[in-house]
Amino acid sequence: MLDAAHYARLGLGTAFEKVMEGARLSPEEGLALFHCPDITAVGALAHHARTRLHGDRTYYVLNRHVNYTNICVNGCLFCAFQRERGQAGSFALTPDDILHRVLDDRGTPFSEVHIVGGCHPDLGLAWFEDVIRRIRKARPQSIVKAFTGVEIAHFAAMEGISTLEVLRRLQDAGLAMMPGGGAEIFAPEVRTRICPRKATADEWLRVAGEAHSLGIRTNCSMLYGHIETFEHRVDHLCRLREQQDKSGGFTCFIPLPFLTENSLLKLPPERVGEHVGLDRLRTVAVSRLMLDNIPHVKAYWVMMGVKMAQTALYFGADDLDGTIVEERIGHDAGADSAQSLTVPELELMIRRSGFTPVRRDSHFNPVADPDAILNDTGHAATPEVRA
Ligand code: V47
Repeated sequence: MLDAAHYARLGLGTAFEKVMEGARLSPEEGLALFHCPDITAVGALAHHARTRLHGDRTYYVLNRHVNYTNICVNGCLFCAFQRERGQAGSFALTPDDILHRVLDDRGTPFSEVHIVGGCHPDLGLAWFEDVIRRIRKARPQSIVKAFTGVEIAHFAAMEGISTLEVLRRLQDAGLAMMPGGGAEIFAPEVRTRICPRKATADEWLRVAGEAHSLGIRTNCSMLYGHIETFEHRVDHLCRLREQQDKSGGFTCFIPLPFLTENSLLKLPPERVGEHVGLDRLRTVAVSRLMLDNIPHVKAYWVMMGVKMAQTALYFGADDLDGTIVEERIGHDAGADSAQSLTVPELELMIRRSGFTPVRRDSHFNPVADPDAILNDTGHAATPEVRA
């Protein structure tokens, strides 16, 4: 039984009662949670909030990531994935390359194609419309979840049209959902230092609101653990919460821990290394507690690592993302996770943590028949998928 006086003594202040009542936490309370000396108290409170929303369910999705290019005009300091055009290691997939990847499930069927890339200087909107149409034709039962708000703003600037028009055209081509990247940290004093050329916070949030107005649900994220302060994190979470109050279309929040390898953003030793682990758990927990209007919080195993993602399920996270198949952004920055997890691995990971695995679609609807053959390319589902 959670007891208010006990938790106040542990440094949670008024957050305990507010969470118990289902009341909204203030920015000051969010900050107090970041400073609370007892991380297990913060975690217990977040776990309470998570359990109230989702019971012991932990979600995963059968998906496939495609990173279509690393050529990007933004040159964000934190990004190890980005290359200039013509630079060693730069790549840009052709539509055929993308189709080839989308048809290659490597033995694990998937229901979601997650497509993001750099802001390429030459690829126009028609190119992306064509790619989405071809994917929809090749895999009609798969959801296309693609492009961050930053990419949408880039397409609009290239075409000289509004972001709303870009969204309408992509939706018409078959875009069903948008991932949550590109949010980074909204506070201008940090954003202008780590990603000065990227869409601003207001642009990112406006695109999210526009997508929601068209019925395109989106995710949202925060890149943390670099030069930002706890105040910046709380400010970021509050801006997402306000946007969600207005437009209501955020499905899942993903706290993305900054991975430092191959990055131009150099940090002092106290910010880098294995000791940042507890900060990652705390950030998941505070996010769960502050974002009272966003249903899901993801422990993205690719960036957090499998062990920490498992632990994060006790700190407010209820989703692990998915099978992934292939990933570049985190791995170029030093992620030591695998490229892919199988369904048995994901389910074992969840069960061994004491939760019940729920296979979901992109919108977090449980898949009614988890044994259904999701592979609409005509392959039979492999036995391991049914495990
Ligand atoms: O936008 C870039 C971040 C994001 C680094 O919506 C970095 O379901 C850590 O947004 N260290 C892409 N992070 C990933 C992303 C995502 C992933 C999984 C699921 C979903 C979803 C979204 O990764 C980028 C940027 O914010 N990022 N570089 C880095 N060195």
